[in-house]
Amino acid sequence: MKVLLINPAGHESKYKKHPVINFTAIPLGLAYIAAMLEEDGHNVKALDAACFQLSPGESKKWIKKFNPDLVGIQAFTPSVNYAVEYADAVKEVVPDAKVMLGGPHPTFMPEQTLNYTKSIDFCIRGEGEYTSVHLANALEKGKSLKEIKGLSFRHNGSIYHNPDAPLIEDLDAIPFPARHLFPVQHYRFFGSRFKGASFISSRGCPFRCSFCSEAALFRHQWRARSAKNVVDEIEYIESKWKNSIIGFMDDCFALSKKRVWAICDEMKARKLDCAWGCAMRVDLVDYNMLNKMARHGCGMIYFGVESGDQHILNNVKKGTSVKQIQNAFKWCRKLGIDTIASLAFGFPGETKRSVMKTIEFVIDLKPSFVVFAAATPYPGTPFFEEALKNGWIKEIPEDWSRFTLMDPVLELTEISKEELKRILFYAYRRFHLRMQYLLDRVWFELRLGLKLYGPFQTAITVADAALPWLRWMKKYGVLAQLLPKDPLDEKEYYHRVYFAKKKKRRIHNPKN
Ligand code: B12
Ligand code: SF4
Repeated sequence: MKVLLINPAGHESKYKKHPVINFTAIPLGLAYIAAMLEEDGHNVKALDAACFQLSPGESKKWIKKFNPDLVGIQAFTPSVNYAVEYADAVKEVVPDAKVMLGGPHPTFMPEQTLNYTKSIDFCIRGEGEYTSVHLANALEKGKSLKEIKGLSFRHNGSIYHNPDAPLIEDLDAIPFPARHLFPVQHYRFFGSRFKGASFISSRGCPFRCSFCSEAALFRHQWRARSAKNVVDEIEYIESKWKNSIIGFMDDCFALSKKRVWAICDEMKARKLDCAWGCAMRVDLVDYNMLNKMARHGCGMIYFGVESGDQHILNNVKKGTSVKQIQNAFKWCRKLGIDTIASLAFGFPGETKRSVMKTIEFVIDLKPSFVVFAAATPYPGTPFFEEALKNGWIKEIPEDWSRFTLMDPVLELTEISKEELKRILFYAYRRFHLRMQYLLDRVWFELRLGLKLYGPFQTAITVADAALPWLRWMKKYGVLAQLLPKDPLDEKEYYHRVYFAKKKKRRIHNPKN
């Protein structure tokens, strides 16, 4: 059977050229499904429309040429409405093809997803590897769909939900993701030129942060691949796409310290000298472990800091303390490991004061990169239920395209959406428009560039990181880059916007 897997383009297009938050990565979920289907003998192709910013209209030519029997489309919450447009595009050019949607959103909202359009035939809930293989085979052989676990589908005008599929227990038993079907050389982390290879070495997380939908998708059960299996894949990536930075995207990479040590030892035994990074909880690190990781190539750790205010951390059931956060960052700095601090504003109990406190807190942590997000309730999480119950969102939305983490969606009493948006904007500037950050960033690009690619390529990399900044300055004016003292001071804000607009007008009308 011919199967096409699509990663739809969505809101990221706005941020594609952004010097700080541009981040593209292989859709590993699709790559795993592709690998399973290929192993089962199907003819599989992938279209990463998000990577190339191909709209549904632009993708049609591609879809028609391949003429698939089955099309799988990935849908996160903010991309589900875009995924629907791709489903319609598929049916326009290949009316007989069946369309399945999978990913976190269809997992939690299968009914709504199927009701968007008749172009969507199936929703795959949870892990999609076995369910999509069973579906492809059943369609090929004309068999009943009733036995396929994890499948929701429409039949005679009604929607049916088969029981959930069991979680995959032995992750070593499934094939490596089919990276060869994706444009791997185009994926990059944080606007940098370094080739990033996302990697999953374990799935799930036993913790219960109230906002986290990934842990809920994997039902809070942590399952890990063996050190040998993990290093086999790293070796494969390094042999095929030299000098890629391995980014472990696991929810909870370091739950078993024994396994982390075993991965490090296995890399050493095979003389693998690659740069890698991972995401960790601040309460699962200790100095010895970080030291070992640093000596075995770990150069970057992503920490879900969330907030600098202990009350907020408690409210969202993060289970970490401000002290643990400070220690983790201090140790990483000491060991030369770069850090990414991820924060979210607008959780229950958030005030303007706590947000400002968090911004200063994160600057003191001295991370190499930051991600500031608007607290967003995703379906399947306790936070979503709480938001509905308390009226922070009025009803279950039909249009999810604003659930991007960039756009505040909650109606809070203490802080309005508009204020939160302005604060987010301020936070990005407050962090990045510091001499310390600029120097650190150049140093980061030089250090890693020289290690991985040599001087010529490094010079291009540094220029590549710096040019978008200069373009920004040129577009909006230097004055518009200056920070207001108070992000919520309306007068100051509009003054700034006025200058930015004036400068823009001057560019458009050279006579002025
Ligand atoms: C790497 C990553 C990215 C990468 C790559 C995304 C991608 N297309 O895979 C980039 C940087 C591009 C990205 C962007 C964003 N991401 Co992201 N990302 C992740 C991360 C860390 C890993 C994803 C991964 O590889 N998982 C491992 C694989 C095996 O699991 P999986 O993707 O869930 O896939 C399985 C099932 O879901 C299912 N499945 C998935 N897709 C499909 C498709 C079909 C057809 C089928 C049948 C099944 C199926 O089967 C897969 C195999 O079992 C996850 C967190 C996590 N640990 O998963 C967040 C996560 C997926 N991202 C999230 C978010 C919110 C975003 C952004 C909005 C962030 C932003 N502000 O821009 C954007 C949205 C992009 C979009 N298109 O809408 C949320 C999604 C929440 C939700 N309910 O939708 C997650 C869960 C993080 C979180 N805890 O909040 N992200
Ligand atoms: S520790 Fe991370 S992955 Fe685990 S529940 Fe909390 S946010 Fe989710």
